[in-house]
Amino acid sequence: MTEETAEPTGIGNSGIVAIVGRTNVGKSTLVNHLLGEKVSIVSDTVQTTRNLIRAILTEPRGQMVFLDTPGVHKAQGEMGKNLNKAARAAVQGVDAILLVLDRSSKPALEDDGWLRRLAREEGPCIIAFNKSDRNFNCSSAYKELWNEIKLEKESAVEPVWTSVSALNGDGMAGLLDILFENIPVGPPLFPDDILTDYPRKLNIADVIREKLFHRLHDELPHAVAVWVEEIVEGEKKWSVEASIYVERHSQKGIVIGEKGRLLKWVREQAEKELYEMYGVRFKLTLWVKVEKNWRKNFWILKKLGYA
Ligand SMILES: Nc1nc2c(ncn2[C@@H]2O[C@H](COP(=O)(O)OP(=O)(O)OP(=O)(O)O)[C@@H](O)[C@H]2O)c(=O)[nH]1
Ligand SMILES: [Mg+2]
Repeated sequence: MTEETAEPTGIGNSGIVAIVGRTNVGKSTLVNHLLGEKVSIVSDTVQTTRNLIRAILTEPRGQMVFLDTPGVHKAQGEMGKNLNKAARAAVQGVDAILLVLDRSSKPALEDDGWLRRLAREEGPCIIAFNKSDRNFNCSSAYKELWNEIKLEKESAVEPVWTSVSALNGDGMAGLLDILFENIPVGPPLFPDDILTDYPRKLNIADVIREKLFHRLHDELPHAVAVWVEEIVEGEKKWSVEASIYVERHSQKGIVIGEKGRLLKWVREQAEKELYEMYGVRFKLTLWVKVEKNWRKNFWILKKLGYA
Protein backbone atom coordinates (compact mmCIF):
# COMPACT_ATOMS: atom_id res chain seq x y z
CA MET A 1 0.00 0.00 0.00
CA THR A 2 1.50 3.39 -0.96
CA GLU A 3 1.35 6.38 1.28
CA GLU A 4 -1.37 8.02 -0.84
CA THR A 5 -3.74 5.07 -0.55
CA ALA A 6 -3.08 4.31 3.12
CA GLU A 7 -6.18 4.78 5.25
CA PRO A 8 -6.06 7.41 7.97
CA THR A 9 -5.60 5.80 11.36
CA GLY A 10 -8.57 5.67 13.75
CA ILE A 11 -11.10 5.10 10.98
CA GLY A 12 -12.58 1.65 10.70
CA ASN A 13 -15.30 0.24 8.52
CA SER A 14 -18.60 1.99 8.69
CA GLY A 15 -21.84 1.35 6.88
CA ILE A 16 -25.53 0.62 6.75
CA VAL A 17 -26.78 -2.95 6.48
CA ALA A 18 -30.44 -3.61 5.65
CA ILE A 19 -31.78 -6.79 7.24
CA VAL A 20 -34.55 -8.16 5.12
CA GLY A 21 -36.57 -11.30 4.64
CA ARG A 22 -39.91 -12.96 5.07
CA THR A 23 -41.84 -12.33 8.26
CA ASN A 24 -40.92 -14.50 11.29
CA VAL A 25 -37.52 -15.62 10.02
CA GLY A 26 -35.84 -14.00 13.04
CA LYS A 27 -34.54 -10.63 11.77
CA SER A 28 -35.29 -8.75 15.00
CA THR A 29 -33.94 -11.58 17.16
CA LEU A 30 -30.76 -11.43 15.09
CA VAL A 31 -30.40 -7.66 15.46
CA ASN A 32 -30.91 -7.87 19.22
CA HIS A 33 -28.30 -10.60 19.46
CA LEU A 34 -25.74 -8.66 17.42
CA LEU A 35 -26.23 -5.62 19.62
CA GLY A 36 -26.40 -7.57 22.87
CA GLU A 37 -29.41 -5.43 23.79
CA LYS A 38 -33.07 -5.59 22.96
CA VAL A 39 -33.79 -2.83 20.49
CA SER A 40 -36.49 -4.52 18.44
CA ILE A 41 -39.49 -6.50 19.65
CA VAL A 42 -39.88 -10.18 18.81
CA SER A 43 -42.86 -12.52 18.54
CA ASP A 44 -44.07 -15.47 16.53
CA THR A 45 -46.84 -13.37 15.01
CA VAL A 46 -46.46 -12.23 11.41
CA GLN A 47 -45.24 -8.67 10.82
CA THR A 48 -44.28 -8.02 14.42
CA THR A 49 -41.90 -5.27 13.34
CA ARG A 50 -43.94 -2.41 11.94
CA ASN A 51 -41.42 0.43 11.70
CA LEU A 52 -37.89 0.66 10.32
CA ILE A 53 -35.62 0.36 13.32
CA ARG A 54 -32.03 1.51 13.22
CA ALA A 55 -29.73 -0.39 15.57
CA ILE A 56 -26.18 0.89 15.90
CA LEU A 57 -23.21 -1.31 16.78
CA THR A 58 -19.93 0.45 17.52
CA GLU A 59 -16.74 -1.58 17.88
CA PRO A 60 -13.02 -0.73 17.67
CA ARG A 61 -13.10 -2.03 14.07
CA GLY A 62 -15.92 0.32 13.03
CA GLN A 63 -19.60 1.04 13.20
CA MET A 64 -22.47 -0.88 11.67
CA VAL A 65 -25.94 0.58 11.34
CA PHE A 66 -28.52 -2.19 10.99
CA LEU A 67 -31.92 -1.46 9.54
CA ASP A 68 -34.41 -3.93 10.98
CA THR A 69 -37.33 -4.02 8.57
CA PRO A 70 -40.91 -5.34 8.64
CA GLY A 71 -40.97 -8.88 7.28
CA VAL A 72 -42.52 -9.23 3.88
CA HIS A 73 -45.78 -11.09 4.05
CA LYS A 74 -48.67 -11.57 1.64
CA ALA A 75 -50.37 -8.21 1.88
CA GLN A 76 -53.34 -7.98 4.18
CA GLY A 77 -54.98 -4.65 3.51
CA GLU A 78 -53.51 -1.19 3.63
CA MET A 79 -51.21 -1.67 6.61
CA GLY A 80 -49.68 -4.92 5.35
CA LYS A 81 -49.05 -3.40 1.92
CA ASN A 82 -47.40 -0.34 3.46
CA LEU A 83 -45.13 -2.52 5.59
CA ASN A 84 -44.09 -4.59 2.57
CA LYS A 85 -43.37 -1.40 0.64
CA ALA A 86 -41.27 0.02 3.48
CA ALA A 87 -39.23 -3.18 3.71
CA ARG A 88 -38.58 -3.27 -0.04
CA ALA A 89 -37.59 0.41 -0.09
CA ALA A 90 -35.16 -0.06 2.82
CA VAL A 91 -32.57 -1.76 0.63
CA GLN A 92 -32.06 1.35 -1.47
CA GLY A 93 -28.86 3.23 -0.76
CA VAL A 94 -27.48 0.82 1.85
CA ASP A 95 -23.91 -0.51 1.89
CA ALA A 96 -24.85 -4.18 2.18
CA ILE A 97 -27.96 -6.35 2.30
CA LEU A 98 -28.38 -9.19 4.76
CA LEU A 99 -31.15 -11.53 3.66
CA VAL A 100 -32.34 -13.77 6.48
CA LEU A 101 -33.89 -17.13 5.58
CA ASP A 102 -35.49 -19.60 7.96
CA ARG A 103 -33.54 -22.79 7.32
CA SER A 104 -36.11 -24.83 9.21
CA SER A 105 -38.95 -24.08 6.80
CA LYS A 106 -39.28 -24.54 3.07
CA PRO A 107 -38.85 -21.59 0.70
CA ALA A 108 -42.01 -19.49 0.40
CA LEU A 109 -43.12 -17.00 -2.19
CA GLU A 110 -41.69 -14.11 -0.17
CA ASP A 111 -38.25 -15.77 -0.10
CA ASP A 112 -38.42 -16.22 -3.85
CA GLY A 113 -39.21 -12.50 -4.14
CA TRP A 114 -36.21 -11.46 -2.05
CA LEU A 115 -33.82 -13.80 -3.90
CA ARG A 116 -35.00 -12.24 -7.17
CA ARG A 117 -34.39 -8.78 -5.71
CA LEU A 118 -30.88 -9.82 -4.67
CA ALA A 119 -30.13 -11.18 -8.14
CA ARG A 120 -30.16 -7.61 -9.50
CA GLU A 121 -28.28 -6.06 -6.62
CA GLU A 122 -24.97 -4.28 -7.24
CA GLY A 123 -23.68 -4.06 -3.68
CA PRO A 124 -22.59 -6.87 -1.33
CA CYS A 125 -25.23 -9.46 -0.43
CA ILE A 126 -25.03 -11.78 2.53
CA ILE A 127 -27.51 -14.61 3.05
CA ALA A 128 -27.90 -16.02 6.56
CA PHE A 129 -29.73 -19.28 7.16
CA ASN A 130 -31.24 -18.69 10.57
CA LYS A 131 -32.66 -21.19 13.10
CA SER A 132 -29.75 -23.60 12.60
CA ASP A 133 -30.55 -24.91 16.11
CA ARG A 134 -33.57 -26.70 14.64
CA ASN A 135 -33.18 -30.15 13.15
CA PHE A 136 -35.14 -29.57 9.97
CA ASN A 137 -32.74 -28.18 7.35
CA CYS A 138 -34.02 -26.88 4.00
CA SER A 139 -30.87 -25.01 2.98
CA SER A 140 -30.38 -27.07 -0.18
CA ALA A 141 -33.88 -26.16 -1.39
CA TYR A 142 -33.03 -22.46 -0.98
CA LYS A 143 -29.73 -22.89 -2.81
CA GLU A 144 -31.44 -24.70 -5.68
CA LEU A 145 -33.99 -21.89 -5.90
CA TRP A 146 -31.18 -19.31 -5.94
CA ASN A 147 -29.35 -21.16 -8.71
CA GLU A 148 -32.52 -21.24 -10.83
CA ILE A 149 -33.13 -17.53 -10.30
CA LYS A 150 -29.51 -16.66 -11.01
CA LEU A 151 -29.63 -18.57 -14.27
CA GLU A 152 -32.96 -17.09 -15.31
CA LYS A 153 -31.86 -13.52 -14.50
CA GLU A 154 -28.34 -14.05 -15.89
CA SER A 155 -27.15 -12.57 -12.63
CA ALA A 156 -23.49 -12.16 -11.67
CA VAL A 157 -24.29 -11.70 -7.98
CA GLU A 158 -22.31 -14.00 -5.66
CA PRO A 159 -23.77 -13.78 -2.18
CA VAL A 160 -21.84 -14.87 0.89
CA TRP A 161 -23.77 -17.71 2.55
CA THR A 162 -23.64 -18.50 6.23
CA SER A 163 -25.65 -20.36 8.89
CA VAL A 164 -26.59 -18.95 12.27
CA SER A 165 -28.88 -19.33 15.22
CA ALA A 166 -29.99 -15.92 16.44
CA LEU A 167 -31.51 -17.73 19.41
CA ASN A 168 -28.43 -19.47 20.81
CA GLY A 169 -25.75 -17.38 19.08
CA ASP A 170 -24.18 -20.09 16.91
CA GLY A 171 -22.37 -18.58 13.93
CA MET A 172 -23.20 -15.01 14.93
CA ALA A 173 -19.59 -13.87 15.48
CA GLY A 174 -18.70 -15.22 12.03
CA LEU A 175 -21.65 -13.39 10.51
CA LEU A 176 -20.51 -10.14 12.09
CA ASP A 177 -17.00 -10.62 10.65
CA ILE A 178 -18.50 -11.13 7.19
CA LEU A 179 -20.61 -7.99 7.56
CA PHE A 180 -17.66 -5.84 8.67
CA GLU A 181 -15.65 -7.12 5.69
CA ASN A 182 -18.40 -6.00 3.36
CA ILE A 183 -18.91 -2.39 4.41
CA PRO A 184 -16.68 0.46 3.28
CA VAL A 185 -13.94 2.21 5.22
CA GLY A 186 -15.12 5.49 6.66
CA PRO A 187 -15.93 7.50 9.75
CA PRO A 188 -18.82 6.43 11.99
CA LEU A 189 -22.27 7.84 11.22
CA PHE A 190 -23.47 8.06 14.84
CA PRO A 191 -21.85 8.88 18.19
CA ASP A 192 -20.35 5.72 19.72
CA ASP A 193 -22.69 5.58 22.74
CA ILE A 194 -25.99 5.40 20.85
CA LEU A 195 -27.75 2.06 20.30
CA THR A 196 -30.76 3.26 18.37
CA ASP A 197 -32.39 6.48 17.29
CA TYR A 198 -35.82 4.88 17.47
CA PRO A 199 -38.02 7.31 19.42
CA ARG A 200 -38.67 6.40 23.06
CA LYS A 201 -42.43 6.82 22.60
CA LEU A 202 -42.48 4.25 19.79
CA ASN A 203 -40.23 1.86 21.70
CA ILE A 204 -42.46 1.91 24.78
CA ALA A 205 -45.50 1.33 22.55
CA ASP A 206 -43.72 -1.61 20.89
CA VAL A 207 -42.86 -3.22 24.22
CA ILE A 208 -46.54 -3.06 25.22
CA ARG A 209 -47.54 -4.46 21.81
CA GLU A 210 -45.06 -7.31 22.14
CA LYS A 211 -46.59 -8.36 25.45
CA LEU A 212 -50.06 -8.20 23.89
CA PHE A 213 -48.91 -10.35 20.98
CA HIS A 214 -47.64 -12.97 23.40
CA ARG A 215 -51.15 -13.43 24.73
CA LEU A 216 -53.30 -12.87 21.64
CA HIS A 217 -53.61 -15.49 18.99
CA ASP A 218 -54.28 -15.80 15.28
CA GLU A 219 -55.78 -12.81 13.57
CA LEU A 220 -56.22 -10.44 16.50
CA PRO A 221 -52.65 -9.03 16.63
CA HIS A 222 -53.13 -7.40 13.23
CA ALA A 223 -56.12 -5.52 14.60
CA VAL A 224 -54.10 -4.15 17.53
CA ALA A 225 -51.94 -1.04 17.68
CA VAL A 226 -50.44 0.83 20.61
CA TRP A 227 -49.91 4.56 20.84
CA VAL A 228 -48.16 6.27 23.76
CA GLU A 229 -50.11 9.42 24.59
CA GLU A 230 -47.89 10.85 27.30
CA ILE A 231 -44.70 10.19 29.25
CA VAL A 232 -44.16 12.04 32.51
CA GLU A 233 -40.59 11.52 33.67
CA GLY A 234 -40.70 11.70 37.46
CA GLU A 235 -37.55 11.39 39.51
CA LYS A 236 -38.36 7.92 40.84
CA LYS A 237 -40.91 6.75 38.32
CA TRP A 238 -41.97 7.42 34.76
CA SER A 239 -45.73 7.54 34.24
CA VAL A 240 -46.90 6.52 30.80
CA GLU A 241 -50.42 6.72 29.36
CA ALA A 242 -50.95 4.54 26.32
CA SER A 243 -53.91 3.70 24.10
CA ILE A 244 -54.43 0.26 22.67
CA TYR A 245 -56.44 0.48 19.47
CA VAL A 246 -58.69 -2.36 18.42
CA GLU A 247 -61.19 -2.47 15.57
CA ARG A 248 -64.29 -3.91 17.20
CA HIS A 249 -66.02 -4.04 20.60
CA SER A 250 -65.63 -7.81 20.77
CA GLN A 251 -61.86 -7.33 20.44
CA LYS A 252 -61.84 -4.87 23.31
CA GLY A 253 -63.16 -7.59 25.59
CA ILE A 254 -60.48 -10.03 24.44
CA VAL A 255 -57.69 -7.53 25.08
CA ILE A 256 -58.97 -6.69 28.55
CA GLY A 257 -59.56 -10.35 29.38
CA GLU A 258 -61.68 -11.94 32.05
CA LYS A 259 -61.79 -9.62 35.07
CA GLY A 260 -59.11 -7.50 33.39
CA ARG A 261 -56.57 -10.27 33.81
CA LEU A 262 -54.99 -10.14 30.36
CA LEU A 263 -54.48 -6.38 30.42
CA LYS A 264 -53.06 -6.57 33.92
CA TRP A 265 -50.55 -9.21 32.80
CA VAL A 266 -49.54 -7.07 29.81
CA ARG A 267 -49.09 -4.01 32.03
CA GLU A 268 -46.98 -5.86 34.59
CA GLN A 269 -44.78 -7.58 31.99
CA ALA A 270 -44.24 -4.34 30.07
CA GLU A 271 -43.43 -2.40 33.27
CA LYS A 272 -40.88 -5.06 34.18
CA GLU A 273 -39.18 -5.01 30.80
CA LEU A 274 -39.17 -1.21 30.56
CA TYR A 275 -37.50 -1.07 33.97
CA GLU A 276 -34.77 -3.38 32.67
CA MET A 277 -34.39 -1.31 29.50
CA TYR A 278 -34.36 2.19 30.97
CA GLY A 279 -33.23 1.54 34.56
CA VAL A 280 -36.18 3.46 35.97
CA ARG A 281 -39.52 2.27 37.34
CA PHE A 282 -42.57 2.64 35.10
CA LYS A 283 -46.22 3.11 35.91
CA LEU A 284 -48.29 2.30 32.85
CA THR A 285 -51.91 3.30 32.39
CA LEU A 286 -53.45 1.47 29.46
CA TRP A 287 -56.69 2.43 27.72
CA VAL A 288 -58.33 0.10 25.22
CA LYS A 289 -60.09 2.07 22.51
CA VAL A 290 -62.27 0.93 19.61
CA GLU A 291 -61.19 2.69 16.40
CA LYS A 292 -63.26 1.18 13.62
CA ASN A 293 -61.08 0.10 10.69
CA TRP A 294 -58.00 1.94 11.96
CA ARG A 295 -55.91 -0.15 9.59
CA LYS A 296 -57.60 1.65 6.71
CA ASN A 297 -57.39 5.09 8.30
CA PHE A 298 -54.52 6.95 6.67
CA TRP A 299 -54.15 9.44 9.53
CA ILE A 300 -53.91 6.78 12.19
CA LEU A 301 -51.45 4.76 10.09
CA LYS A 302 -49.42 7.92 9.58
CA LYS A 303 -49.41 8.73 13.31
CA LEU A 304 -48.21 5.21 14.10
CA GLY A 305 -45.51 5.47 11.44
CA TYR A 306 -47.05 2.67 9.32
CA ALA A 307 -47.81 4.89 6.30
N1 LIG B 1 -35.48 -21.84 17.07
C1 LIG B 1 -35.19 -20.59 16.72
N2 LIG B 1 -36.16 -19.64 16.78
C2 LIG B 1 -35.82 -18.37 16.42
C3 LIG B 1 -34.51 -18.02 16.00
N3 LIG B 1 -34.51 -16.71 15.69
C4 LIG B 1 -35.76 -16.26 15.93
N4 LIG B 1 -36.57 -17.25 16.36
C5 LIG B 1 -38.00 -17.16 16.73
O1 LIG B 1 -38.73 -16.83 15.56
C6 LIG B 1 -39.86 -15.99 15.87
C7 LIG B 1 -39.84 -14.73 15.04
O2 LIG B 1 -38.73 -13.95 15.42
P1 LIG B 1 -38.62 -12.39 15.05
O3 LIG B 1 -37.23 -11.97 15.41
O4 LIG B 1 -39.76 -11.62 15.63
O5 LIG B 1 -38.78 -12.48 13.46
P2 LIG B 1 -38.80 -11.28 12.39
O6 LIG B 1 -38.15 -11.81 11.16
O7 LIG B 1 -38.22 -10.04 12.98
O8 LIG B 1 -40.36 -11.13 12.15
P3 LIG B 1 -41.19 -9.84 11.59
O9 LIG B 1 -40.84 -8.66 12.44
O10 LIG B 1 -42.59 -10.27 11.70
O11 LIG B 1 -40.74 -9.68 10.17
C8 LIG B 1 -39.77 -15.72 17.39
O12 LIG B 1 -40.64 -16.61 18.03
C9 LIG B 1 -38.31 -16.01 17.70
O13 LIG B 1 -38.10 -16.42 19.04
C10 LIG B 1 -33.50 -19.06 15.96
O14 LIG B 1 -32.35 -18.88 15.60
N5 LIG B 1 -33.92 -20.32 16.33
MG1 LIG C 1 -39.08 -8.18 13.33
